[in-house]
Amino acid sequence: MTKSTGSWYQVLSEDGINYECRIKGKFRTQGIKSTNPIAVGDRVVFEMEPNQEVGIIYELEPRKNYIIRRSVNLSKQTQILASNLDLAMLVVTLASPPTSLGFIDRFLVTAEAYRIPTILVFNKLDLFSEEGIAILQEYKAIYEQIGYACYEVSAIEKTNLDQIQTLLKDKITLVSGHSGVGKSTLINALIPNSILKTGAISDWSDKGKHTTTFAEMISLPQGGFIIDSPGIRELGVVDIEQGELSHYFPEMRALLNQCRFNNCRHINEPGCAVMEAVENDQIEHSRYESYLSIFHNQNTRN
Ligand SMILES: Nc1nc2c(ncn2[C@@H]2O[C@H](COP(=O)(O)OP(=O)(O)OP(=O)(O)O)[C@@H](O)[C@H]2O)c(=O)[nH]1
Ligand SMILES: [Mg+2]
Ligand SMILES: [Zn+2]
Repeated sequence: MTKSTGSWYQVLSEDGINYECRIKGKFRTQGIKSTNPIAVGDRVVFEMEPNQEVGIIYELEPRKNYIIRRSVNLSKQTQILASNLDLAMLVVTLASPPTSLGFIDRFLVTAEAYRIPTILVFNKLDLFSEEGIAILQEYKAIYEQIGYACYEVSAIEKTNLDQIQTLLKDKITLVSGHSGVGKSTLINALIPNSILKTGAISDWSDKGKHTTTFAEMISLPQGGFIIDSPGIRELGVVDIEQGELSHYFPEMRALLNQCRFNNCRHINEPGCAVMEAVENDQIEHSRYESYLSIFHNQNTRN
């Protein structure tokens, strides 16, 4: 399924043609309570309605993985952003709009939980001051050290795009991040004939205006697909038990069997290898703060 407006679903069939489809009646959703029964990236089975140009989706194939989010305001509601992903690309800007470390960490934890490899793409390089570049290097160091590849690009000036271009071949890649970070601009820059709508940042709030309203999967000339998606304002982590949270921080995962207690929560236990690593600056403080924040379920904004 390549695009949906809620009631309509666009499905790309194996013969390369897009069909407009609907879903009918009761639809089995594999036990996930989400606001969208079918997400972009889902593989579905459909049949054409007799004498009409409309298809009916009647089966959803099992998902290899998916990225799910919980809105903090509507805390009971979850939404599947996209499914069957080979790669997630989190687009980050330090200003216009700012992206917080906490937001990055929440995204990474969600992606780790579903084993989706993630890269960080720092966009709007053309806007950076010298001071900004120094902060960018700090951010990059935090994430490169724990195994996440980071790229610095300018979608507007098409700087360093060849580095990400080669990663995309034959993969399904989700592009995510706050509104206004330049997801659609980046995809337009990566694909010659793509004309996704883009929108300026609001002058007074320094935030994006939610220009992209529905996720959309676009085929790549080199093979594979890229998914543009609406900006995420806040990201609540879904379906992760407190006890397993540290498994989704790669730098903590590496230390877990060194804690004195095997049910250590890394909060205040004696002989905790994670807390010791934080004190020795082997684990970044901001990462540990994100751990605590998610652990206590304090969904900070941004
Ligand atoms: N200076 C500069 N501006 C950029 C760059 N990339 C995108 N922009 C601008 O940032 C604004 C937002 O870009 P979009 O591509 O619409 O952002 P988006 O992430 O798709 O936003 P939503 O669809 O709202 O989630 C537009 O005015 C773009 O021209 C960049 O590399 N440098
Ligand atoms: Mg957009
Ligand atoms: Zn511990």
